[in-house]
Amino acid sequence: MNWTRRTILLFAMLLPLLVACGNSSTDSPGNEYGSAPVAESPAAAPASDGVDRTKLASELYFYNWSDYIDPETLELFEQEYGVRVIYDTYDANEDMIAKVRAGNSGYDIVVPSDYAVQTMVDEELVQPLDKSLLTNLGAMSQNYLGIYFDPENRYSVPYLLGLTGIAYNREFFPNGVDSWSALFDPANLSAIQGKFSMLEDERETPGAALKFLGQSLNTTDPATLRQAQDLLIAQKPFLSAYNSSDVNRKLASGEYLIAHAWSGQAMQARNGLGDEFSGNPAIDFVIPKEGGTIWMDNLVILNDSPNAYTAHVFINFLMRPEIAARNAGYVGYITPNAAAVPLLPQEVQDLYAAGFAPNEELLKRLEWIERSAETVAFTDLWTAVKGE
Ligand code: N2P
Repeated sequence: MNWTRRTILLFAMLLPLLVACGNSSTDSPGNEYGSAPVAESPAAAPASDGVDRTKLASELYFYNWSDYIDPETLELFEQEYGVRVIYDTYDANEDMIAKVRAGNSGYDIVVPSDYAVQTMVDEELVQPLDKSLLTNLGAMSQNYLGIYFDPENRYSVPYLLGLTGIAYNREFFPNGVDSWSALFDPANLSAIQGKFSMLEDERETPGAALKFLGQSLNTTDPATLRQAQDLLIAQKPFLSAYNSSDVNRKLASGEYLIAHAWSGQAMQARNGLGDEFSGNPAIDFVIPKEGGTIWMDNLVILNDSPNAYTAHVFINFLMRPEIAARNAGYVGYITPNAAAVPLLPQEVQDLYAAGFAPNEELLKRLEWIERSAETVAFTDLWTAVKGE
């Protein structure tokens, strides 16, 4: 299936989400995509692109989330600059940080989510960016720059964003799913025993339990956290696994009927992913009525990056609008690159304007994960749940 067709399908599956959020009207509050600046020319980089090729390393080490890049992006970078990108993957912020924290990981670029940027800045694991090398920064949406975790984008630039909710198989749930009770109410669990997963994530999974309880996913109130912990422990015997790595594939194959998932995983499950696996059109995705997570993952350069100049060149390449558009279309997440949006197919742009890109209404039901001195409580909670 070609890129355009697949992209349309990827985004079309988000329609049920819009309906579930009562947000299907076309005159819903606008978002930045409604008034996106005119795209820069999608032509290839000009001959004099300001990159000093004599300073480029022959290899760049990129540590990113799994199923989170169009492999062609890396090939195009290599063709243009002669730099080979060595690519490794992870599935949780905490795993990535643990590896980097040990020092000399060898990686140049990693991709922490919002709250994890805070952690990495506080621990001095990342270096300030040289903005003079990031000439494509102006292509990014103002709505996704200067967010709380890095108010001046001193250390990070946005890569992709998405939502966390529930992916499910419509053949098994013909009436749809609209509540976290599908995954937490004991009355619902025996029918899906061994056929569902929760994300393997110390913030997302307690966060889902907290949403079911009607709470903020950032609460650290001990009694409330205890309730969330009890819910997760009660759920555990019914669970197939905590899974952030191949929930997309297991939904697609029918092994899972329902799962706690990131929006792009759900879209990949529905539409397949490049040559990796084929999709199952019965998969839908919903932000439950109790709410879900909005998050954004960001490109940062490690303090001990061996190839920091080349890392800047690669980050600037990823922010080039046509590259960002191609990549977002492939992985099924949302691009924070405003100039990339007009390069997406019209159908996708319409869906963005209609509310797929978080607008004011949807944002009321979504929460960012934040980090504070108290949120270490989630590590304890998660350890207790996993150890059960
Ligand atoms: C893709 C990971 C999405 C990143 N496998 C969630 N922050």
